[in-house]
Amino acid sequence: MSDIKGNEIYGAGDIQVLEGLEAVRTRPGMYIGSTSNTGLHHLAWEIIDNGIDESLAGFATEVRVTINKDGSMTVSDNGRGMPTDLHEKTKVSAVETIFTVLHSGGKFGGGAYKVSGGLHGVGAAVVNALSESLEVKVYREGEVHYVRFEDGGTTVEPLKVIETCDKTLKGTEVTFKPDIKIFQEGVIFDYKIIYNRLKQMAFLNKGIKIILNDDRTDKKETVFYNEGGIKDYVAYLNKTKVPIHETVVYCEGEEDEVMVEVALQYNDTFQTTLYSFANNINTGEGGTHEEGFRMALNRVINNYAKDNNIIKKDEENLIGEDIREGLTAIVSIKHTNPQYEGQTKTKLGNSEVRRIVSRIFSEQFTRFLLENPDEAKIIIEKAMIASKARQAASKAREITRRKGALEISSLPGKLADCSSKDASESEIFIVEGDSAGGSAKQGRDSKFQAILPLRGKILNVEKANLNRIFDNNEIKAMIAAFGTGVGDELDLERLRYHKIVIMTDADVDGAHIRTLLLTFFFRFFKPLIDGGFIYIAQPPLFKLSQGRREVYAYSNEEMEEIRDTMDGRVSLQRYKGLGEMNSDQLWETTMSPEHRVLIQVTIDDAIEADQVFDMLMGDEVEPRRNFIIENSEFVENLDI
Ligand code: 2B7
Repeated sequence: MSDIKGNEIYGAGDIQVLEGLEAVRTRPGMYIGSTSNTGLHHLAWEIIDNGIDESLAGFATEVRVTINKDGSMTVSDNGRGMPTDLHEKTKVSAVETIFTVLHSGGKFGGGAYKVSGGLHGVGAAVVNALSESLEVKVYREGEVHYVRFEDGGTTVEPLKVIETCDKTLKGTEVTFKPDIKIFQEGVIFDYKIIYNRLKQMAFLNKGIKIILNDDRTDKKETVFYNEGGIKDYVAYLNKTKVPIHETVVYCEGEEDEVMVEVALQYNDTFQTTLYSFANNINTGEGGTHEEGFRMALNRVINNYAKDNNIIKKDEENLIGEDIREGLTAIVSIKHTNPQYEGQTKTKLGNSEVRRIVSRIFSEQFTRFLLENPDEAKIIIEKAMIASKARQAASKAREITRRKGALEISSLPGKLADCSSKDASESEIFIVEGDSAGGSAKQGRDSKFQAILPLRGKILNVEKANLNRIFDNNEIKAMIAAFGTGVGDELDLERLRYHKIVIMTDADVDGAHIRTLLLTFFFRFFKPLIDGGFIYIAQPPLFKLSQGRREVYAYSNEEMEEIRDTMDGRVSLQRYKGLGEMNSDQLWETTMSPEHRVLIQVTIDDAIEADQVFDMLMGDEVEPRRNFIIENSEFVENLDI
């Protein structure tokens, strides 16, 4: 900073730079979002991102991540190795500067893509500030340089050459141990979180090999590598579905330093799976890149359909909703200065990106359709069927609405309602089968418990179109009973029960019915899951009796434990279905608020959830069978 005569003066900006890492320790949340478990993992992402950036710049081919026995993490790449020469301004080595001075990052990296999540190169210093120890080894020109920091970035061993090595060995290795004083939820890295993120990183950055080890356990090494990048990602997401055309469409291009990639493939479901990313960060709220893609997809499909007389000149255009039915697509952009907006700052705001994505995707997708007329035809026919189904469904809904079938005024005949009109204390049990429904009706407390028996298997909403879904009696009964309406019209204020409890048999069929119901709720009543209104009842698996003493067990382990406390002759009854219990037993074990165990259904990660549902609902029989068998012994935490 300088004054009007051009003399150097010190401004607030300069002082902040000199302040160094103290600022990060005082306000960690400003740099890594929070000091929760999420914040802890941010440290890992910052260091890993630097390795990915070195690879994207074309200098490294692999990034290794190891969770060490002592809980620290080691990240290494085979890139150029961080610069080790003296830094002019700070008079210490460049490596030390990178790890001890905020805002120094921009000066390094040679103007290559800075793709990491928004810290603009200060990531390394931030991680150092929040670590109890951090070591760097740089392999360059046959020498191994080493530096060590402790207690949030104090240099305890300045940079020096500690050994020589083969001249071909090059790269950077960072080992850091997060500071327990900073992270209130502890400093234990979660293997699954790291596994999932690295898997996604390898999809989003084609050709980079990412290797994960967890030395705390004897898990084997995992190598993530995708030559096709997001093209492989789309194929992976469609793996549990049936694609309706062979090729995964892939488009890529660059304009004004914005890199754009789009991959897509249609499947035979009715859902849209569209994920977008900016600089490898999932933009859950969408933004300009997604808008550019949607606009272009609509335009290209309609133009092609009209040009080839698949849609007549005077006919209406297909709408976006129809065109996206059964679509699995990834839009990924890389930008030197991404702007994030929205509630959770996961909406891309850069307006120029809309036009750039739209142009690059339009050109290449148009060419794809022209060169692949068979696939073009399949895709457009699917959209036209969707359009017809949508129009038919809206007519059907109109008719049902006029008939009043979806109104509270006409509650389904099978419903045994409760007498309370206070939703906050009311519960509805969705029960599989008429006989169990009968016991539940007798056993319940009719003041606040309603029973809705369902007959047999419910419709797989993943496989049926809206028309059939809204024609299905079981589904109509549930919609009417809940009282909220569905889709855009859903109004939680009108929900008639604050606990909706799925009660099915403790066997494979019961698990299947439960999944069908959860899929239905996920697709049509997601706000009910988000609001914590959906529960799963846990009927007991065993009854142990000895003389007059009767005890119920809800798992194998519990049964064995109880059996050990009973000496002599224990009679063991295994319940296969709810129907095997009389109404008193059903009340006592599964329905009475005093003794029952309800599992609240939550959706932590919509992406994961979709995958589980797809796996369960898709045509692949084997993974579904395995999942159901693994989970039918009554899941302890059904964190779908
Ligand atoms: C923005 C800063 C952090 N940096 C470089 C050069 C190579 C390089 C890095 C890195 C993760 C863990 C091991 C540039 C960039 C600093 O300046 S960071 N490699 N790898 C890394 O952090 N991996 C570099 C120009 C010439 N020579 C080296």
